Amino acid sequence: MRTYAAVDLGASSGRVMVGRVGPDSVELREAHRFPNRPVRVPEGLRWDVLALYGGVLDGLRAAGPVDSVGVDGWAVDYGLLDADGALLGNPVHYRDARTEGVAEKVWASVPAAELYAATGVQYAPFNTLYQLTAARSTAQFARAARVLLIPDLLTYWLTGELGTELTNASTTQLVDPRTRTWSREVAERLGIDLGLFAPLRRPGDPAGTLRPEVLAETGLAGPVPVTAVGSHDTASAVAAVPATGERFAYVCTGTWSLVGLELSAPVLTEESRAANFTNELGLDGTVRYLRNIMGLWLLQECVRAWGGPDLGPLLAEAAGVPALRSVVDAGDEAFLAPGRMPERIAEACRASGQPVPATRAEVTRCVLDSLALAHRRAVLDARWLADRPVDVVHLVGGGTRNTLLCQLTADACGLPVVAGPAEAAALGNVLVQARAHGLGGDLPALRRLLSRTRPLTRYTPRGDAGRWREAEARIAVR
Ligand code: LFR
Repeated sequence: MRTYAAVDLGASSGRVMVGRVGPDSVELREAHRFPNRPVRVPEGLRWDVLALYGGVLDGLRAAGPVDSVGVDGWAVDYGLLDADGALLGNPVHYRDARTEGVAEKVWASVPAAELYAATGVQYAPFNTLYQLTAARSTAQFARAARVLLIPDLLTYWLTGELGTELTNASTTQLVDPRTRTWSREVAERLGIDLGLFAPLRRPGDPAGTLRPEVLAETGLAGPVPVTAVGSHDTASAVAAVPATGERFAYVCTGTWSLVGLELSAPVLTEESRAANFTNELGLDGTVRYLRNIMGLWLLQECVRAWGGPDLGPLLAEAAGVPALRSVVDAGDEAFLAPGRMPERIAEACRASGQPVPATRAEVTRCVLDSLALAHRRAVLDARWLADRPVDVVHLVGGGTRNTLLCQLTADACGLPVVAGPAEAAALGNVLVQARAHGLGGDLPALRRLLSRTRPLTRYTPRGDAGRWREAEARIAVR
C-alpha cells in the first residue's frame, strides 16, 4: 500500500484528501477542508488564491507522510507571473463580468464555426481564450511573462517547476483535440502568444518535488515527488467513474453538472457545435465529450440568498412538493453570475408561463427537476451526436449525496443511475498518482478497482418518461 495526497480545489471549497492504494483496495480520508471564498473588489470578482495555498499547506501538514502529491482544480482560470516568477494580482474569477461581449469580438477574427472545428470547445463566455482577450489591454497583462492555470500555479508554488497540464489546457480553447497539442493557428490568428504557457505535461508525468520551504512548513520529510494528474477536476472525476463496461454516460455533479460521454476521438460537427458540446481531453488519449449545465450552483446561490438554512430539511420538504410544476433551462447562461437567484428563477418561470414557485421547498424542487431535465437532454443529445449507445448513467461528485437529484436523474433519463463516488475528483487524482508510482493498469482497470471497492447506490427509473417530455416542451432546454 502506498499513500498519496490529492489536492482538489473546487469553486466553493478546497480539500486535501489522503488515499491509500493497493492492488485490491482504495481508502480515502479527508485530511483538511477549507473554504474557497471569491472576493469582490472594485475591479471585479477575484479568487483568494493565497488563502487557497495556505489551505493546501495546512492540508499537507495534516496529511502526514505521503509518497506523492497531485493537484487538481476547476478549469479555465489562471494566474499571471512576471519575469521574476512572482504572481501579478489575484486571479480573475470565471464568473467575473469582464468577458461580456468578448466572444463576439473574437469571432470577428475567427468565426465561431472555425474556432469549434479547430478546438472542439463549447462556447462559454469564460473560456480562457476570451479571458486572455479581455485581459490583453491591461497594464497587468503587459507585465506578464507566464500564464499558469490554477492547479499549475499551485503546483508551481509547491515545487518551483513550471508546466501546463494537458487536460486542463484543453479547456483554454487553444488546444487541438485531434493532435492533443496547442493550436498554433488559432493562437496566431488571435494574437495570443503561446510562449506565455509553460510546456505541456501529461497526467502521470513528474511535476517536481516539494520545495525545502514547503517541507519545512508542512513538517514532511523529503524528497516528496509531485505528480501531474488530470489537473482539470472534471478530468479526474471522469477517470474515477466506476464503470464496468463501455456503454455509459456520466454526470459529474457539484457546482456544475458536466454531462456526457467518454470518446476516443472528438466530435467536431456543426450539429455538435450548435448543441454546445465540448471536447475536453481526458486520460490515456480519451476525449470528454460533454455539456456544462449550471448544476448545484443554482441551489447554492438560493441557499446563500436565504441566509444559509440547513440543506437536509429543505431537500426532505422538496421531495414532497409535486413534481415538474415549473422548470427552467438549467443550461442557460443567464444563471452564470452570482446574486438574486430565487428571483431570477421566479422570473424565468413567469416568462415561460409556468407557476412561480412560492416557498423555499418549491424553489428547491424547481431547481432539482430542472437539473434532472437538463441531465436528460444532455445524455440524449450526446448519445445522438456521438452515435453511441448508453445503458447506464454514472453520477459522481458531491451531488451523489442528494438522493432526490439521483432519483430524478434516473427518472428523467429513463436509465438506471449508479451514484458514487462522491469524492470522484480526489479518487481520480489519487489513482493517476498510484499508477505513475507502480500500481499499473489501464483506465478500465482503475475503474473496476473503484467499482469493487467503493459503496455505490443504484437508482431505477420510475416509468414516467412522458411527464419529462412534456416538461421539456415547456421551455427551450438547450
Ligand atoms: C468544474 C469545472 C468545469 C468547468 C468549470 C469552470 O469544477 O472545472 O469542468 O467548466 O468548473 O472552470
